[in-house]
Amino acid sequence: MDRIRAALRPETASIRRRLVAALLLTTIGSLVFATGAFADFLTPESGGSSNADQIDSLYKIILYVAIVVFAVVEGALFYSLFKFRAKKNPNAAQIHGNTRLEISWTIGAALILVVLAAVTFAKLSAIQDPPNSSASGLALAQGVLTASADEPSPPNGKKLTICVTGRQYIWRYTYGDGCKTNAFGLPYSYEEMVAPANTTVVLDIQATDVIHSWWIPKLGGKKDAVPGYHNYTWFKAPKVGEVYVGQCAELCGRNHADMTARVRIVSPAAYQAWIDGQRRSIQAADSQVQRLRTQLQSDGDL
Ligand SMILES: [Cu+2]
Repeated sequence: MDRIRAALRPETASIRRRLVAALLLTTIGSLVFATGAFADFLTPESGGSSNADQIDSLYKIILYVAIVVFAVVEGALFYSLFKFRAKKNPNAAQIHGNTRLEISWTIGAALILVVLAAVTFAKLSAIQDPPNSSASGLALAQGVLTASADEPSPPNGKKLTICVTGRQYIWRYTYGDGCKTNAFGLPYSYEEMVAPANTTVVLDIQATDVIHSWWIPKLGGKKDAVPGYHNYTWFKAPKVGEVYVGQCAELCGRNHADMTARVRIVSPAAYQAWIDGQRRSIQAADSQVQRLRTQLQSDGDL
């Protein structure tokens, strides 16, 4: 019996090794080939709004500089490893610093940082500050003045405000000025936001229960939705008919993965028609509930 067991042992070990390797490969494969992992290969997604484009180009500038620095440093390292290898140079040369070289690479590194900081600050305003809506955008009245100092506003003050509220496990959108303080009576939708093209849309992001995170990568940066706080972002999408997708980017509970979001860009006229229809159907549903309530009360059931 012992002999049989001993004979089987190497085989069991090899099966175990293969199983571990298969498990490892499957894990790596599912991480790498997940839909979002290489959404735009190595760089951020862009193309839906100018702030996303600016984030993408800033990322690429820094990435290319980093690639050059990496290539130079690793190149020098491998060159030295080969050129001064122990087999050819059994007695290493005794060098006590090279002042000129040390000063130059310190200045070089500092210069790279200064250039990157300057480029970042030059691009920052285009990422943070929304532009005016285009002439072909939705006709907007002057925005309502708010006391918030960090709420982005275009130079002419005309913007469409949409409140984005995260809750376990769905996004709610309330359309129009006033959604920040009193959403009652305003049109709303869930999961899919409808927005007019070429119009500056400012999102007021909130949460009712736990921390969520709003992120539609093609429409700009990610913003946390924190209960009790208002965070802001904006987009101005030029392409009618596009649908941009994203999902909650903060682990918010067991159904976090189902908390998806879509933004559908329509023409300003189609937006106006949609918002009117939405308002009408919400009012119809409200009055239906009101009728039911009155009926139940008169029947003595409520
Ligand atoms: Cu969430």
